[in-house]
Amino acid sequence: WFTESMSAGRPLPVEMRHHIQNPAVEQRSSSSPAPKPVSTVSPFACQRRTTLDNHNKNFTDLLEVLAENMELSGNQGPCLAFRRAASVLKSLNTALRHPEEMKHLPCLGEHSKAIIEVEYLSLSLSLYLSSALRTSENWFSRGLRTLEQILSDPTIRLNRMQTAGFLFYDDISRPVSRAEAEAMKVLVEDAVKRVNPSARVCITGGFRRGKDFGHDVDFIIRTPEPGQEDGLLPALIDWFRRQNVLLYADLQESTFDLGKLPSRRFESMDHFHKCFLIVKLKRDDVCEERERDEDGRRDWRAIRVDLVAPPIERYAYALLGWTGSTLFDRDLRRFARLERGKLLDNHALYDKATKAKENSSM
Ligand code: DCT
Ligand code: MG
Repeated sequence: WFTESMSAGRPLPVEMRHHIQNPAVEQRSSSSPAPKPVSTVSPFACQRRTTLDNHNKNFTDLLEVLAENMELSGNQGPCLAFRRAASVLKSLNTALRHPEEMKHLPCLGEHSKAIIEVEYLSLSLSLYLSSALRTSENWFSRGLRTLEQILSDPTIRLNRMQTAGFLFYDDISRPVSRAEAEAMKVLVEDAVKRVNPSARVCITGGFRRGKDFGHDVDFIIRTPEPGQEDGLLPALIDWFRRQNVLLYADLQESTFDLGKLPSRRFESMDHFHKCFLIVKLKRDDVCEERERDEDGRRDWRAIRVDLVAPPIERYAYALLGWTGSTLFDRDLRRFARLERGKLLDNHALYDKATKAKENSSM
């Protein structure tokens, strides 16, 4: 947000971005030879090591809380800046030992640095956090405390997804474990087999990246022949409904245009057939050690499930994009555009100059 706001929303020229974001370049003058780089941390997430072993969790948890609040209050720039800072810290193979070390790291804006310094000094973060959160607690600050109040407020229009989200809020706000994701995969595979026996299911999103918990379970469906993806998701939704496990479904039919070039702007949404579901997962289907549900109210929990069904010729790009993370995708596209002269999105990879489509071999 720092660099983007400085250029009034226009992307900076490559050299200038480097100059700002990469201390190794910052020291270089046109006449002197390139100095030994002081930092090996790339400003592109796709060029950094991606690890589940986070040595800076105390800092990254804080930065991610702030990012989420910025996102909820519609501040995309600051949200991205906090996410970038967290992503850089996650890639380090040691914990930050001193705030001085931040000097050698890219993508840390002044706010992120301040947060890290305060946390480092073990000062109370409550002041920072409360002021950051206050701006985003929109409904809360308007005195709306309960679901009933929110639903009856005529100025608040909830979409169906939000309404369903509220109805199953307790379940949906609880992380999904890997065991639950695996159990959901069995359910989805079984449904897909009935609809098209030649189709295959692959888990994507955070679970494909090796995370142990997620907020949902993402699947991509691979159909071997072009055109087989059409009609697949409505049939799956129908199957789930008949099995009495479907709590909510939002189907988005494909708006994919084969001839369209990837956008220069980062679009997290692609144009493939996809659906956002809330599905019942029977507790007995999950193979994991867990405490018995004390109140024994119901034998299932609601889980958010995303399904995407791209045409086979775009499967590779869709799989790459849906594996995420969102920041990795964003930086991969930025890297492709700025460093390799290519345009990339979830649909294709193009040469920027010739507009020729690159081949994907799957
Ligand atoms: N994605 C995409 N196009 C979309 C939606 C998502 O390319 N229309 C990518 C971004 C990350 C990945 O798919 C999965 O999205 P999420 O479930 O939101 O992210 P996640 O990394 O799986 O996070 P979590 O573990 O919390 O579910
Ligand atoms: Mg996910």
